[in-house]
Amino acid sequence: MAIASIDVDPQKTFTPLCPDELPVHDGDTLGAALNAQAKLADLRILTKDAHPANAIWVVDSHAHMLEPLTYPNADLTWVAHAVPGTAGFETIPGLPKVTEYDHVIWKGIEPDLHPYGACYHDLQEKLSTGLIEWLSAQNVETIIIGGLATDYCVKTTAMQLQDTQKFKVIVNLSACRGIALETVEEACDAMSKIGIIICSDLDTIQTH
Ligand code: VGL
Repeated sequence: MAIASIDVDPQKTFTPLCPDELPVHDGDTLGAALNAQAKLADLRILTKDAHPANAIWVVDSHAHMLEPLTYPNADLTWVAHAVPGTAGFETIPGLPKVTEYDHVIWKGIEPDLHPYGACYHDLQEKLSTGLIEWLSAQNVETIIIGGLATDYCVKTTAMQLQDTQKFKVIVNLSACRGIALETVEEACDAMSKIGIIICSDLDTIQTH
């Protein structure tokens, strides 16, 4: 049985290095914490947002963001972010090269999709990215998750994995940063409620 470590969207787009995208306070400082987390695991997975600049959910300013949308697979407006070929798509400093990970998931590549979780391409959770199947095939029993942002993609990825009832899912808050305090609190409540283990200190993580 194996332990997996997932780096969720540790990309410059979610850091102050890209102030015009979706900067999360201190998001660029997570490299060491994610590397420490990975040391507890046998397998290391990277997920990356990969969005076209002309996606249907793109708005031109932060003032128009977080407006509800009624598309089946894009629920809110966002400014363009994590566009392949731009700095925002790149991973934050201190992480391994993409090719050094054991598995990589790119999400939201189609212009009409804006998933948060790394397990499904769509918000209906019908179209698998293959992550759950890959983890099962590797006999993964325990998954430790860190990354950006706690209140969106970390939360949704953790909840999708927990929903399978196949894994012990741990969120390592010391390797996560969130967009807003209130939504981080809500996210932690929602995750604990379904049995996800929330750890604020790497040293207290029990993988067995
Ligand atoms: C994310 C908001 C919009 C995330 C992605 O990675 O947490 N948040 N898109």
